[in-house]
Amino acid sequence: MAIERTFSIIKPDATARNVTGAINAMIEKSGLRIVAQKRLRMTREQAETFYAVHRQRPFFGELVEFMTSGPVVVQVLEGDNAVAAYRDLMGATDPAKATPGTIRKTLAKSIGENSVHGSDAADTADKEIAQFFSGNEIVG
Ligand code: 3AN
Repeated sequence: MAIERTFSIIKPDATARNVTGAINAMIEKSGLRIVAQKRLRMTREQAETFYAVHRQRPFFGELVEFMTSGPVVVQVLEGDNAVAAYRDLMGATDPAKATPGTIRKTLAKSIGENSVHGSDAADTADKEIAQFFSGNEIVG
């Protein structure tokens, strides 16, 4: 299997409920390694750039409001097929539809406030990682 990197965000609903460590424990238990991590408050510009692909969606304004409403933890995760592996671990976008044992089923509140983000493809991961980390901040 290919060693890959993916980009993760622990979202404001999760940092507000003090479950960063609980999520990190689930990530590490799954076999993924956290090779970069920092806590920050996204600016509106950062959130709009990050979610530019959703600009036309009806929930875009709400999404930007939410992502800038409190601290987030941005991360780079590394492991076998990390992109797909982390999406499996996150579970479905809507926590109500997520598989038991996934992060969203266990911890998320709603489709909007769904605790975590993970890249949807390897090329997206590269772009998302580059928006928040420089090379020497990622140590595998
Ligand atoms: P995922 O995060 O599972 O890849 P996307 O890419 O469809 O899901 O959506 C990106 C983010 O937009 C979601 N994580 C969620 O926060 C938000 N979102 C998606 N659908 C809705 C919706 N119907 N209402 C509010 N927010 C939504």
